[in-house]
Amino acid sequence: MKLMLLYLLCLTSIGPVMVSSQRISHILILQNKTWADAQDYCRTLYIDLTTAKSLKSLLTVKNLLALRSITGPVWMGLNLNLDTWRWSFNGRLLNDITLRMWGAGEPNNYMGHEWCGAIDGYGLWYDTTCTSLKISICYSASDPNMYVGVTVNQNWTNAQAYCRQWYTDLASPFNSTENSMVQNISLVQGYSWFGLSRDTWRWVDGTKVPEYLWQYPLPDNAVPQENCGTLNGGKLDDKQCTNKYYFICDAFPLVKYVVMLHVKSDQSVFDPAVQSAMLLQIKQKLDGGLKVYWRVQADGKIFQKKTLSYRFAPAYFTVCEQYCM
Ligand SMILES: [Ca+2]
Ligand SMILES: [Ca+2]
Repeated sequence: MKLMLLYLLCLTSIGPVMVSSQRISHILILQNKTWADAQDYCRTLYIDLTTAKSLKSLLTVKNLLALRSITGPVWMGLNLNLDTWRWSFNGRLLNDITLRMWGAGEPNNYMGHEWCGAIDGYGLWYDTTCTSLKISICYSASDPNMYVGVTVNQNWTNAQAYCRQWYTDLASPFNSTENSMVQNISLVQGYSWFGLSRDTWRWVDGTKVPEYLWQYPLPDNAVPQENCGTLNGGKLDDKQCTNKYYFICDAFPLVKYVVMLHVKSDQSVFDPAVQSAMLLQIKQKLDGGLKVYWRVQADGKIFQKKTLSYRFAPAYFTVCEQYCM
């Protein structure tokens, strides 16, 4: 048995039993849960709610649902964090200051694409679509009046670039006095871009969800507070996080290895008690999450004696990872 163990050590140090695949498999869970509960479930038993960062990955998940004839919404691993409003100047989080001047019902993410901020003549703030064209208000650190109106219609990103190129940044009032000074500009020139913006959709691993994965007009925030993502009828669709749907987890895939084991032993490897003892030693040498068992040959035996050696026989055992299904 000592010699057998020596061979086993060699196998575990160089052998395929310890190789793991980087591919991720998707597991459909047929339980209705809220998005947060679904994520807890996936994180407890697998990796996390599923991500599909490319059209190819998304197709794989679509096919998984098609196989089960599921057409309704199923939770995916993407959501919208509304708590990420920040100022363009210094990147300061809105949560770090007390000033709030949102207009009535704002921010409302109307139609699902509002993650840039504008200010009206009353000094009230609105979330609105970043690609719309508006005039803007810049902050100028060198100007005694601090704020400068720009009457060029442009989207929020270009307005930010313009302010950073010619002044300091988009207007980013941190208190009510500064907000009133910005209002003085918007009172004259009208509804204008200023320095607020927030995060867009992200996968649960923190990476951004690219626009091309959505099919217009989705996400649509059709019912207010649709801040969690599903796959619904083959399309990514935003839904209220408290809804209960089936969900998909990402998991490490089933990996099964067959290893041929050459044994020299001073005991009979055909003795079931010896075989059990050997298997126990193999398991003890491998990670606890692995299932290990002998593979029985077509003739009903586990070991075959080699013709040239009385004590040298090939044997087989099979190893699979924790999530064998
Ligand atoms: Ca709005
Ligand atoms: Ca929706």
